[in-house]
Amino acid sequence: MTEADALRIAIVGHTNTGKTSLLRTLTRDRLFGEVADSAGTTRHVQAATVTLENRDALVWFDTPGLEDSIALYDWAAQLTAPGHRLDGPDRIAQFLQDPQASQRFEQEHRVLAQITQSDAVLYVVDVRDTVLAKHRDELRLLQWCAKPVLPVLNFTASGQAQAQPWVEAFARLGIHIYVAFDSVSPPSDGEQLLFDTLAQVLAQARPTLQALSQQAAKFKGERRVAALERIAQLCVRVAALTVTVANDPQTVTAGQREQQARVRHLEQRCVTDLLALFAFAPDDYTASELPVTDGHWQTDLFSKEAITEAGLSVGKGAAVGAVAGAAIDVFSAGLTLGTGTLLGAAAGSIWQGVDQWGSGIKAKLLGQETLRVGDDVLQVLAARQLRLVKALEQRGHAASHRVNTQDKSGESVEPFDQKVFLKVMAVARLHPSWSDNTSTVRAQQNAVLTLQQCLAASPLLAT
Ligand SMILES: Nc1nc2c(ncn2[C@@H]2O[C@H](COP(=O)(O)OP(=O)(O)OP(=O)(O)O)[C@@H](O)[C@H]2O)c(=O)[nH]1
Ligand SMILES: [Mg+2]
Repeated sequence: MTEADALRIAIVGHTNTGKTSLLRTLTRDRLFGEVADSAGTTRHVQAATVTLENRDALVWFDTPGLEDSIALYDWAAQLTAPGHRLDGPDRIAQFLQDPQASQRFEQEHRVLAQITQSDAVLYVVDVRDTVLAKHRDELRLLQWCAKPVLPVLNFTASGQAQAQPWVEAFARLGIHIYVAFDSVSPPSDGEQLLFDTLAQVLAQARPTLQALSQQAAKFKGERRVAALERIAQLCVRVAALTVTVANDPQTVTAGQREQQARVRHLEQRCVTDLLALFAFAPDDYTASELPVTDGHWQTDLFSKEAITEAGLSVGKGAAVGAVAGAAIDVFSAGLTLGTGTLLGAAAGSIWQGVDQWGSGIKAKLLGQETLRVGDDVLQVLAARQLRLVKALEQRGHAASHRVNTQDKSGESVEPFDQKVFLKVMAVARLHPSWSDNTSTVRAQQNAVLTLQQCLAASPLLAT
């Protein structure tokens, strides 16, 4: 399939209804075209190609917004040809050949020309708008073009969305199929939905559209799997982090700081990778009231707030304040040493979850302490990444607000199967070398895979 054979779909609508934004979201390209909250932002037709198995399968055409549709309709309606009754397509052809019309209606001329060269039209409306005469005239003009039209009800996530009057207006023109969408917060299967619905109005292109829909679902699944693998790698690496220091309070505090810095660095790298995986960039985030700012976690990973925000109920029975020192110390078959509490108290820091076991005991005999990252920190770390993945999956590439990863319900949920999670973390702690670059060691790969599967079942990812 070459570009000449590719399906051509024009994106049309009144000015400022979110046509370019829709294309940003459909192409997952946050830099496509120009978007602004003002009329007449797009001045020229701009194409975006979708490939299927490395061949051009569909070309979207973003078009300038229609502005003066009432005058345009009146102009086209009065066109006549001697001895002819003009039908819709003839009328549009006549309009396009009229030099005066191309001057008087420069933008609209480009739009109608693009429609005549396309296989179908997505007619984008802002469902916060009242249906007015200008919109009805736009729809009539579209009908004259005699191309399949699929209305897209945009801004549906807005509180002021009023879809019903639009649905009725479409029905009066014999258009009964439409798609509800929001370019900023698109439905999670929005792309598939659009291809599937287009297949209903464009029967001859059904196989291509169905294949595009399947491809969209496949890519979505692959992004989810890759994201979970990245989070699992992060957790395994952080759990394996080990710092051995002399057993005096000052050195221990310094060691904890060093370890915290390393964890934050690893988390930041994971956040950056997740943003890139979903084709977002750190500069998508501008202000600071939410946990992610400029791609960095705003809430300190080691703070009480971070634990509460992640919706974790910390160590049943243990006051959150006590978490600072009360690490769960596991040695061989679950022997609790309780040294974490002592250490935490001695250090007088908020560093939580310093585990001591295994090699820690040896270190202790040598007058040293082995610092490891605690279970609570690891769970916060994983839960935060999962919330980020969910937010990115639901974010349109037209969005300019910051990612919201807060638990809106405010309820504590068990973010994943803690038993499996903690087991993998315990295994990782036995292998300090796993904290280095992603290893090719089979056991580490298995740990990552087990954790990935555990995270995949997280309710934090549920729709
Ligand atoms: N909340 C929300 N905002 C949207 C949505 N679609 C577009 N916007 C915003 O609406 C404004 C207009 O978006 P554009 O994509 O420039 O609209 P357009 O139809 O291409 O505009 P013209 O090119 O001027 O015709 C921008 O501020 C977008 O961020 C949507 O679905 N939801
Ligand atoms: Mg535009």
